[in-house]
Amino acid sequence: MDISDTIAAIATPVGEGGLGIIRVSGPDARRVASSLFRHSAGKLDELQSHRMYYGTINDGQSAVDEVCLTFMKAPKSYTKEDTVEISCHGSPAVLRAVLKLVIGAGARMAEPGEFTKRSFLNGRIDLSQAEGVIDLIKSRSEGAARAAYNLMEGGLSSRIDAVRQKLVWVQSHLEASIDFPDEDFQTATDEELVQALGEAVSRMERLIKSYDGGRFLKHGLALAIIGKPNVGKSSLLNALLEEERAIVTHHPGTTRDLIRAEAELAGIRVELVDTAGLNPAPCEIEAEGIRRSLKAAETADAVLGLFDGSRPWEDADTRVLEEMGKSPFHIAVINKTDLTQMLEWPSSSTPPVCVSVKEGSGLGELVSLIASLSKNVTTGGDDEPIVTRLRHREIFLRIAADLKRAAEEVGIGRELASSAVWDALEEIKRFTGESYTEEVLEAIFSEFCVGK
Ligand SMILES: Nc1nc2c(ncn2[C@@H]2O[C@H](COP(=O)(O)OP(=O)(O)OP(=O)(O)O)[C@@H](O)[C@H]2O)c(=O)[nH]1
Ligand SMILES: [Mg+2]
Repeated sequence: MDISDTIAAIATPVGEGGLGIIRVSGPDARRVASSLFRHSAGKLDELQSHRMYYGTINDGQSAVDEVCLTFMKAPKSYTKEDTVEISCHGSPAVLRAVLKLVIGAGARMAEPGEFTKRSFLNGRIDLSQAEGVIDLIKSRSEGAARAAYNLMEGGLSSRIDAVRQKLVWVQSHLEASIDFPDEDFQTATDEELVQALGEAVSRMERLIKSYDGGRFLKHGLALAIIGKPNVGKSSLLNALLEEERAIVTHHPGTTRDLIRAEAELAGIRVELVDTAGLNPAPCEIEAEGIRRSLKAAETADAVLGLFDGSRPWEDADTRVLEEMGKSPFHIAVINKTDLTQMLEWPSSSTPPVCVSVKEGSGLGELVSLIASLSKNVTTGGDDEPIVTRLRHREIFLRIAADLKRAAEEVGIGRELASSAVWDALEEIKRFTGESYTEEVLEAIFSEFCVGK
């Protein structure tokens, strides 16, 4: 991978704005910028690091824009390379013109994420921190931004580093007893090694568990609302959204297509999916709607099963209960508690939340329950990192499995245990990016926008 050239890009979003920034990074950054810049104070010997200069960018004949230019000398910059940031007026036309001049002066157009990739390749941040940068840029709720900032700042890296140190200690004792079996070394006992491995496993397991909430935090929680026709699914959707989004009538079978809508419930981004009622004897159109409802329930992160408290229990309710139970995250809700209650809730099932959408009662409790599906996240506050990326979760699962294997094998044969610990240490390198494949880098950095 060539990182010896100089790259440039517009670092601010496309569109009109007060300011727009062009970023230039690489060995030629200072020369490129100096060749286009006219300092307001006249002649300028050489741009000094970490100073801001006021002047114009010129195309050889006239000024293109009035700018502030900052030079950051390597390694004290985002990329650890010589970097220049040119703050222009935020007009797409001006920014394009300035970028064109910068390219003409010898820089090349940066690829998406290339500045951050250089920051990683030049050793300023590890791979997980680069992922934190993407997540921070893309975060869409306060909670998601907090988790991403923690990742970017190395919150997760430092936890993993602590695990690594423990494993290095374990490994040194395992190897000492393998390499010098006959010598009288005081290596750690099996119990001590198993205990250290166990502690590392619990750390990994805590992190793995945090992903349940972490992924909701990052992507939002997709919640499908299912139930018999006419139980109030669309009414509930509207109530949660606080707008009349879906059509509500007293005719069973009103909703046929899926209706998706985003809401922020107790600080969590939730994508609500209203579905067609599960009618046991559907007409052709309803049958297609039901097929989609079931698909939505299957692919959602969580399923809300809605029941009509004013009607006796029917086979169709049993079906709803079953479909709902297929999701590991589900909530049962009885609606219409303002009417005379006829529903007999099956005692073997988890107690439902009772609401009346019509009167608005019980909705607060329901919202907190939905939010608590990602409670690991919402409680926040402490500095325990939350795993939000599948790549990390998968690596941690493999580490936990390696370490469990190692713990079992300590007493059987220290060579076996040592090889399992070695595997775990290799996984840690994949996490930090000390070892990587081009595919992994490509997958990660292609998520970026150009200019970051
Ligand atoms: N009394 C009472 N009626 C309700 C309540 N919630 C909804 N309804 C009424 O129940 C009827 C059906 O409501 P919808 O929201 O359309 O029900 P749905 O489950 O979306 O129905 P389909 O789309 O046909 O599957 C409407 O007449 C609503 O006004 C409630 O809490 N109490
Ligand atoms: Mg409906």
